[in-house]
Amino acid sequence: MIVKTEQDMNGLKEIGRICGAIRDELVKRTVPGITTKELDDIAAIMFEKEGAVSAPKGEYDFPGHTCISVNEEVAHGIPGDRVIQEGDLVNIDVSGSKNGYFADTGISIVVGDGDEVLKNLCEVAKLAFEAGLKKAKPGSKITGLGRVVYRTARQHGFTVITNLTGHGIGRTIHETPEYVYNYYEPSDGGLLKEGMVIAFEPFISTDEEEVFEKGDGWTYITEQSFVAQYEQTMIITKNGPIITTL
Ligand code: M3C
Ligand code: CO
Ligand code: CO
Repeated sequence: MIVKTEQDMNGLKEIGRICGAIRDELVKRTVPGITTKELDDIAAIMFEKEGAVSAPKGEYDFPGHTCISVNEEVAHGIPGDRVIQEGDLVNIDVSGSKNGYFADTGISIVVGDGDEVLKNLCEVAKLAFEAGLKKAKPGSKITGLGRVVYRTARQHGFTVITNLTGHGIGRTIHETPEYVYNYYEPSDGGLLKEGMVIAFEPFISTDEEEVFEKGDGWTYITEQSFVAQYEQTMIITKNGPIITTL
């Protein structure tokens, strides 16, 4: 969507705050011994208390309130009886709506005392996001964000997932612009506009560049790579992007 009114701005900020708070709470509670379903239950209670609705559930009938992906899982992991272990790479992706406005945010973390490569992978996902953030100006090419995501990944000895992308957001979870690539895509001539709302989400990979669906209808996995994501929802303005999900 394109933000036009004060009401748009406030509605986006409100659901952004809620999704950001749920993400942070789930990160805090991601400790060895907890199951991904127990984490998702915390999110369900928080959504309810805030008068907000989970986007995966509300828009796609996803079997969970949040997407929680562990180790070989990259995205759209279904919360269940999987028990979190020390050293696990965990992605928590929280998206939701309130009063017709949407937000989407995600982060990958390593539980407790984990592998240095995995910790670095998570840091590089955030660095790639920050590099893209600097390119997020009205009039700039949308794929300019992807260019610096890819560059950041390669500089650190990693690569990107090419078939998972960011997206427009606002009045629903996935809307136009359909793709915010994580590499330079020459066929994408789209430009960022004043007031445009996007979810920008670098996926940084140790090796493989494509994910595939596991067979449960939802979960994206790789053959044998590890992948970290970092996602925030932002409003493009001439004074710099406003991140709604901080
Ligand atoms: N928030 C998710 C979508 C959840 S709906 C099942 C997203 O937009 O960040 C991702 N898209 C692709 C992978 S993760
Ligand atoms: Co997301
Ligand atoms: Co998203």
